[in-house]
Amino acid sequence: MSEINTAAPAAQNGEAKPAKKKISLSFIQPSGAITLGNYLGALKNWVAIQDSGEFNCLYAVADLHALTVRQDPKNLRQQIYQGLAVLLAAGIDPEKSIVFQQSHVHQHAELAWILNCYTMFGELSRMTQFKDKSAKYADNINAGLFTYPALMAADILLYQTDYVPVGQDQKQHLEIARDIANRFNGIYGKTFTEPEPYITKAGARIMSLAEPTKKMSKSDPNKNAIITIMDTDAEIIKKFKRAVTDSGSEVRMGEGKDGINNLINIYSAVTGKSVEEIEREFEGKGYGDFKMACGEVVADTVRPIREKVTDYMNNKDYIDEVCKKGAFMASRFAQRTLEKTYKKVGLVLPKAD
Ligand code: ATP
Ligand code: LTN
Repeated sequence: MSEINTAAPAAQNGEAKPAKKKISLSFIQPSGAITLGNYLGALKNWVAIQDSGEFNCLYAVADLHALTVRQDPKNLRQQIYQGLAVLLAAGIDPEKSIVFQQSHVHQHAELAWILNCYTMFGELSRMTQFKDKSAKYADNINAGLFTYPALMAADILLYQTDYVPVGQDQKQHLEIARDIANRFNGIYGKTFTEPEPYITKAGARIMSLAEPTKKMSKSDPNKNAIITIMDTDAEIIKKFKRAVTDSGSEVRMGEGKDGINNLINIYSAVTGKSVEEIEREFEGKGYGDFKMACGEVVADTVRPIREKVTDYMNNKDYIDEVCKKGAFMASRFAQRTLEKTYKKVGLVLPKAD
């Protein structure tokens, strides 16, 4: 992918060629305001991977995926801009990473069609996200919701991606993307890199504040269950104060204590402190003090991001510019993989003029 990494150093004076950088790619759906779960499970790691300087990174807003659930067009437009604004505000730098909107690179939908023909009904039926979402949206179990993983596989395989930083809930989708790549490569010879999930322990699965056995999800209609990047300090503190916990009082991880386990996990992911350190810090203190402390550290983390999001939202021309440049760079690479795939399966490419 060195073609699209303008910053890649060239080998000079007979020096050995620098090793080709690995590719890191991940997308987020504009299906609601971005949550603390999205930030701790995904975005924070995207920034760390970018800043390590060791990868060529592509990060995008999966607007086509969001259509698998009915969206109000006006809200969707707003959420797409907000999603992009959050990426930039969280620290994704368009000078270092390729930032774009999925629908701007038409090759995603095109490769998805091909991959649909190499994805089995049985394996799609086993996807827990499909089962969860078809239970949640029983009046709209559409074909897109079912074949969602084939589009996601296309997103990943188009760029010969090595690593996909995601939360724990996306592990199964990564496995099916690998299976599709492996199946295709087995039939036609090496065409796609088999991607690996990159899931960090801290923040991999942030749970709902109202029902701590369920994951925190941006499409949750109960706004007290989720912290969003757009929540004010007062809202964040209030939501933590109300967070569901068990009847105990000791700030200690334990079996069946889902609520307090989740709060300790959040506190740990935000502060970088270990569980043992946190248990020691709050020894002799009750749940009330701990909830307050959680609210404060989260508010401190969210505030600077929220403020930057507001600035970016007042400058949509800049966001448009970033996406235009990002889509241009992404599509050059995507086209190569798409053409390679078309040729492998026997399609005849249009003749050049
Ligand atoms: P939706 O509610 O529309 O399903 P979502 O909140 O699950 O959305 P996605 O856009 O599907 O969010 O996910 C974006 C990224 O955030 C993915 O990498 C996903 O694994 C991660 N993620 C989502 N929710 C959590 C969570 N509760 N904890 C940790 N990571 C999460
Ligand atoms: N399914 C993902 C969003 C997504 C994605 C991707 C993640 C769409 N395409 C490619 C990683 C790589 C989700 O978070 N629900």
